[in-house]
Amino acid sequence: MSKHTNMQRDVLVLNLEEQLEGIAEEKYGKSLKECTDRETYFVLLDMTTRLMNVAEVYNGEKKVYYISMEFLIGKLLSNNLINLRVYDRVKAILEKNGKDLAVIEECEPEPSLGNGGLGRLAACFLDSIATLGLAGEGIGLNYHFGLFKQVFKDHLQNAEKNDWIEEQSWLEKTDTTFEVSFGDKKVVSRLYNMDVVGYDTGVNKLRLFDIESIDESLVKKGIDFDKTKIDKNLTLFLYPDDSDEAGNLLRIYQEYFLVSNAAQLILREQKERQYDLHELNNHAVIQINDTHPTMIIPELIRILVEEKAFSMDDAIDVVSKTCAYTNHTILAEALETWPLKYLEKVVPQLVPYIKELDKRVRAKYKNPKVQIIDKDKKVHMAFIDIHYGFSINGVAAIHTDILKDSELNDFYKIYPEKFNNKTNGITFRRWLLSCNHPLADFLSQTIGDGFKKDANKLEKLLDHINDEEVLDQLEAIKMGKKKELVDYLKKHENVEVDPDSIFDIQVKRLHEYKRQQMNALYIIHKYLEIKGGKKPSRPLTFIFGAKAAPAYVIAKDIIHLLLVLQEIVNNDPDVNKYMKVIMVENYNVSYAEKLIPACDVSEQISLASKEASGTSNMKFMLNGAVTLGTDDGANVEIHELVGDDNIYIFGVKADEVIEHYKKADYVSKDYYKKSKVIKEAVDFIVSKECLKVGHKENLERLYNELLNKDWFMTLIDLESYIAKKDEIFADYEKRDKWKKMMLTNIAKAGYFSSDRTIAEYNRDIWHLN
Ligand code: GPU
Repeated sequence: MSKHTNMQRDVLVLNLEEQLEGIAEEKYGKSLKECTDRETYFVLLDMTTRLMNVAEVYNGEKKVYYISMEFLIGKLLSNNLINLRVYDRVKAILEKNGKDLAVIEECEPEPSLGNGGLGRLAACFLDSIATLGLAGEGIGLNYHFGLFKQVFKDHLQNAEKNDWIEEQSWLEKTDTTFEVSFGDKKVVSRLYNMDVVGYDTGVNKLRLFDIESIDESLVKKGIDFDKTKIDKNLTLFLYPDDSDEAGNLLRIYQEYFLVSNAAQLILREQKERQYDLHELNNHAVIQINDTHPTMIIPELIRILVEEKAFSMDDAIDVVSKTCAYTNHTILAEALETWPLKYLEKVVPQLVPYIKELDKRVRAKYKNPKVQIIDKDKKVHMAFIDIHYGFSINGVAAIHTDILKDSELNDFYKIYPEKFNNKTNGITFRRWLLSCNHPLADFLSQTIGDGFKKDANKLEKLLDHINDEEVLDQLEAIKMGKKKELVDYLKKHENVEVDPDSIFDIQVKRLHEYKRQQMNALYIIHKYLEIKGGKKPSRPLTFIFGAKAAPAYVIAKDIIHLLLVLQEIVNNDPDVNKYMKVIMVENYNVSYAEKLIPACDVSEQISLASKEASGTSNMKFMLNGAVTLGTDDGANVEIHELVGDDNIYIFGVKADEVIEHYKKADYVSKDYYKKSKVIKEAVDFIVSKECLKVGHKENLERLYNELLNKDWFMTLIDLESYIAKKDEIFADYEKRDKWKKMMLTNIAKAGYFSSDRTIAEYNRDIWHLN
């Protein structure tokens, strides 16, 4: 930090209380004490912004631009205060004025700029980039209603718009506007900035682009709007329903809008700094977050050729040396391929360049599986990234291996040097320091607070594995967090939960491959056991949080089943003393921060090979939950770190699953017929009990899907899942063993700090100083 900013900051921090009083007086003509909670929130927002304004802004010779359609940043107040190192002081000042920071925080709306793991990862990465003192920015879109707000009605998911932008917010409106041309229209963009402050370091920016001509009144009911009015709707929603052509086109408009703005911003900066564009790769590295921003490649090439007098060869060369791609999935349906005719409509100016890139590949390689434009005239976006980027990485060791050995093997054979792994990580500022103050404080007392800057220091906790006092403290902290969650669930979901019950939690987007339906079948199995007189030794609380894509019919049916089970189980006096089911409404980052610290059993039960990494698995582990999971994604690395004794692994392995797909020999009905337990659980979906509460159409559709298709092989693992889950619940009673497992999981979580991940990106891909 420079001396100058350092001094300004010190002055502000020294006079924090006067500052806060001054802002309160200025804004509301009141003392801090007299301010309402909401007013206090805005006073704090002002104060924090002032502090960030005097922090050092990173400006290296080379900068990383992390381009992403999603940044799931969550609420910012607490995290910014923590990273600015003033959280405790602010909390104390508020207390003196009769206020509780935790209550004030509730006034902050959560920006809904992402769907799930990919978007949250981008947010964790921004935190770590700033914390490591690297020059880097995020570039994304400023969706007004973001991802929809989930509301349950009649045991069904309803989608409503999620209004989060307020008059005063963390968004700073800038003077920067660009023109973005599509095939059939032009729009004007406006740049908004958000400060991203590192832990005890300086700030970077998150750049969010919006359209000037946005019209929020286009949204009439739920999340329905006229998808063709691009100049009014472009930044209304994240991932609007893409089940029809208009939705797909809108998605392409959004993607091009993002990359066109990004390209203009990056090139403007190069010009301001008087850099030679032939050396773009020495001053900029563009990390493409999944395929969504892939058009940045042909767009930059187009600009260099058409406006900067580059030859095609030179343009392709420098852009290829500047762009790197991260793959986040092997699910075929999630790998974007756009019909050429859609691109011709939305971005005709890019089509000659995409064809040129395709032509060059065709001239070199005969293999039809590596061609950018396939025989059906579809453009494979990932293939553009692989051929014309310098790095491609997966997000967990097993995921990268699958990319290399099967999914992208044809490319790996051509470019082995481009492939690398970067196992995901999470920022410990949010997922420990902010969401679990008691645990963070206890760790500081026990092992010193070095772990806050070097997460590997958490391993010191292992020195205390036989220290009963430490083990009891961990248990007490968990209980405290469970009680907080019990109060919250009572208030927000209107359910009574026993804090002494085992909290078993599965929170993540709803998808068949993540297999929430398998968890539901276990619940049915337990319900039937209890009805039959077999009681668990301790009550069980099954908690879910998940949104389903509005056009994903089966995912919505699974939500329906969970809500039906919640109704049946929680209202059955024979059963509700022994188990409860809770599907929380509108699961988001803020909810995760309440659920994760309170969790005992972390459900990570995807079909092996399908979850690229998962990141909630890391958050749960860090907060002392024990994983019940398949050998998939980052679970594999958690397993290696904690060892067999501190994790519960079940189910078929990835290579076996891949074999089944290759041979197309999985028949779910065989499993159903062979096993009484499976049959009973599956049949219950269409039983009298369920049909009385739920809808025939949804339940029958789900039942038929499981029986006749089950593409993600729920039934292949159901019996081993039931057995493992019974084992983990039994082990919960061995309190000494369990507490040691908690401790080991916390101690071994250091590897999953996103600081480690970002240091690796920088070491292997970005090379910033
Ligand atoms: N992921 Br592709 C998303 O959240 N959204 C996407 O569109 C795609 C991937 C997730 C993966 O499913 C998850 O396994 C991974 O941990 C996460 O990205 C971050 O890499």
